[in-house]
Amino acid sequence: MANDLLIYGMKGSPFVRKVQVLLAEKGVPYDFEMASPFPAPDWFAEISPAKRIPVLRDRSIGTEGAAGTLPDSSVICAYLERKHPEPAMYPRDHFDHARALWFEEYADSELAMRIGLGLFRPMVMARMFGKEPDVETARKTVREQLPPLFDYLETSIAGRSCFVGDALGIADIAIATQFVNFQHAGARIDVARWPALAAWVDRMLARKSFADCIAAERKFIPQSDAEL
Ligand SMILES: N[C@@H](CCC(=O)N[C@@H](CS)C(=O)NCC(=O)O)C(=O)O
Repeated sequence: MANDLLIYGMKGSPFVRKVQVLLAEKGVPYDFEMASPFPAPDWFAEISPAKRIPVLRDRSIGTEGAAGTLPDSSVICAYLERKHPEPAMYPRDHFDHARALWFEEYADSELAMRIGLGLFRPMVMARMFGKEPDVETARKTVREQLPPLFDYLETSIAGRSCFVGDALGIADIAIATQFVNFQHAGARIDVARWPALAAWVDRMLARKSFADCIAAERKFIPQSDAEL
């Protein structure tokens, strides 16, 4: 029998993975339907006006057309937290809650832009679409664009187990999913320069919720041996 929840998207997308990991951490089963935004077919534009993945369908709300669908990973995760409150992935404390949303936003915008456009697209998507990888762009991203962001993340995670509070939450999931794409592109964190961040990424990506996604993605994502 079909699950209530259905994710439309492509494996390898950090935003799709963010939703998958949140569901796995909550122990909620879901179905997955492949939907590519490159380019988005007409039926997909109806449920995703911005033509982006992921989109969630809650079949208990609607099974046809746009009924029961929600686009955008942040909206989806916030909905899932209300629908399946345990274990909580958003802090109860008001200020911590807002801090968690800040880290989610920072990951989805600042980190995603640099890792997605500057690293994953030139190294991984290029090859998936039959093109030569653009190693120079990727190198520039790793050496010039990302270090200030890593400095901020290092300061924020040093001496802590999680970005906000002491339990895994949306801030950790949103940041860590971007590092999966960083690694898929063949990049590695300089442990000497960002030791706390590197250790936290290793811990996060070893969690079953992330490891299962990564194992599935490695089957079709071309691995890179370029020196970045
Ligand atoms: N803010 C959106 C971003 C989603 C997003 O950018 N997804 C990418 C795939 S990783 C996409 O659909 N890109 C298609 C495009 O930009 O045309 C979210 O959190 O879901």
